[in-house]
Amino acid sequence: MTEQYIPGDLIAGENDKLRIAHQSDYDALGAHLDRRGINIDVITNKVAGFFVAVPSWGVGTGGTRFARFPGKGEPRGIFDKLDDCAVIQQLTRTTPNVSLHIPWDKADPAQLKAHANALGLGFDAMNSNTFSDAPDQEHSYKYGSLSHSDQAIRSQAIEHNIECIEIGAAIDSKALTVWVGDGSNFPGQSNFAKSFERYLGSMAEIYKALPDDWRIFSEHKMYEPAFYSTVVQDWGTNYLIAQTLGPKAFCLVDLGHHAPNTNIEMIVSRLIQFKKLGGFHFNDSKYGDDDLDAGSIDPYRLFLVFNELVDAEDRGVIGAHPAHMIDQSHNITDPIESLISSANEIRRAYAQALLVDRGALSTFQDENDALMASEALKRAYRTDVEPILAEARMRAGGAIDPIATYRNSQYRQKIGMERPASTAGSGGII
Ligand SMILES: [Mn+2]
Repeated sequence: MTEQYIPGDLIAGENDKLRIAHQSDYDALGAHLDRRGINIDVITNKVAGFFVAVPSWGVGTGGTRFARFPGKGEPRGIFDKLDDCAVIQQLTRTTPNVSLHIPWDKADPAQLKAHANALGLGFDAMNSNTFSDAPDQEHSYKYGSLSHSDQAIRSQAIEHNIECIEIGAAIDSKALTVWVGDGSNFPGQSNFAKSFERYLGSMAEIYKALPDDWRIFSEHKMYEPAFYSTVVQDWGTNYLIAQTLGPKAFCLVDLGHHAPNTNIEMIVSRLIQFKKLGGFHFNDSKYGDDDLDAGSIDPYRLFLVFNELVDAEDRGVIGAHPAHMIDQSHNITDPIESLISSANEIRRAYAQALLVDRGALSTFQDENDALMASEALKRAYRTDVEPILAEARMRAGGAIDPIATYRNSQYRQKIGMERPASTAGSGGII
């Protein structure tokens, strides 16, 4: 029996209050889509089968370089984090898997698995950390890790990643995500070619330790913490890594890790075309790696990314299923509410992308009808798919209005009394 932190009868009661209005909205949207030749239930079923993982670190309050303002009832460790993740899954039915971060979430794998199983959760990709120093580690990563000039430091970083694979294998994870902060702050500080050669050598060692059914994802990031150059700075370098390592290596696209105005959906298309798209870290940004909530700044861009994914799915060229994960820093909101909202926004973009009339779009493209091609996308994007999202949640046992239900459950107030106030903690956003 799955443990439930939000009482089932509370969800049912909240849904009952909204059921008649929701049904009316769902029927109206169904009639509208029917006129467009779309069966609403086909879309609802696809949306219900779309999931995105939540990162364990996402349920803690994030921070900036300036300050962190802890919230009430912050998780004390991985087991509390799993409890919070279970609440998000219970209400949204969109986030059945949690992505762990080592060493932050290090615990006995058997206990991790048992706790997650009891909550009805599984584990997504493992995340290694060689961008900060753990209290007991021998060598510092101040000047880099997998690309460091010192073999001893590279070996320590390789060993850490192999340990992440071993922990992951014990909890049924199937992928390792590697993001390094390696780079330089001054021109001349490091040799670009030598650093990248060392990085590739280290990654090849990690690759050798991958079980047969695992994938390894490398994540590029333009800048920060290194501000002059970064070893894995863009999707081109990322593609070279995946290509050099072998068939189990793929590129991970974190939406915030690009220069402002970068055409990310086109990067997604390129990686799909050359069979190297591993997955996503979803978030939104205005100026840089802001780690804002998915869909909060530029929901159209999120839609355009999903438009590429659905297009590739339709053409049967998507290859291995991309790993979807949220990667955000919640500085001023209740992290559970932000993750609920983001999971919904990601599903919304997917649902809207499913509504694109691809036959018409293809014709407009062939006829060079730029205006109508754009309109074909806009028409799908303008459709209010909220009734589809609510229906998918409700059918799976979730809430029609998950944030209102969460607030009415008083979960935050309850854990605020059980968990001692937190005063510090790492930002821990990658
Ligand atoms: Mn990321």
